[in-house]
Amino acid sequence: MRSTFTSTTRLSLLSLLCLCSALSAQAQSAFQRPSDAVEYRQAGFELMGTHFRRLNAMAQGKVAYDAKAVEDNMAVIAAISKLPFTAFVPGSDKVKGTEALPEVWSQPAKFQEAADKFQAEVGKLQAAVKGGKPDEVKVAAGAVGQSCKACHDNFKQKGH
Ligand code: ASC
Repeated sequence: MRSTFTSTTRLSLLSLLCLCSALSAQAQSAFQRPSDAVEYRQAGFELMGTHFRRLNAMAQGKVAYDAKAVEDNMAVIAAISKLPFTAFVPGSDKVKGTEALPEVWSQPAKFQEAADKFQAEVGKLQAAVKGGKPDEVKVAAGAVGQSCKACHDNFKQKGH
């Protein structure tokens, strides 16, 4: 005996299924699970921190200034600087191991402002590095460090 579904009904059900999965894929973030978002943003901040510390050590005169190394570190920082901020997605505030404070989600305008400030300072540092004057790189790197700290003070658990 043939199925009670006519082929037209089956086609309609199939279309509906496709439509639903397309819509839910659209509604989903780029991250499959909230913990993926946390790993992604932590990896980004970690890499930026590593390259910023290398650059800053030279900028502050703690390590001999090597213009090529400063440029290379700067390129990494510039490439990554916007990425972690795409990963503070809803639900990722509840993931075990996140050091992000609830204020990231409860004060989104303030958090965005802090992120914008950081990115603006990174832009200025990039210009200073391009300009090739170590004194200007020093000042701009100091301002980037301040913008990292300002965001940590308000949006990251203490002691991290
Ligand atoms: C760094 C680094 C940060 C900032 C911050 C400045 O080198 O990894 O997150 O500077 O500590 O206060």
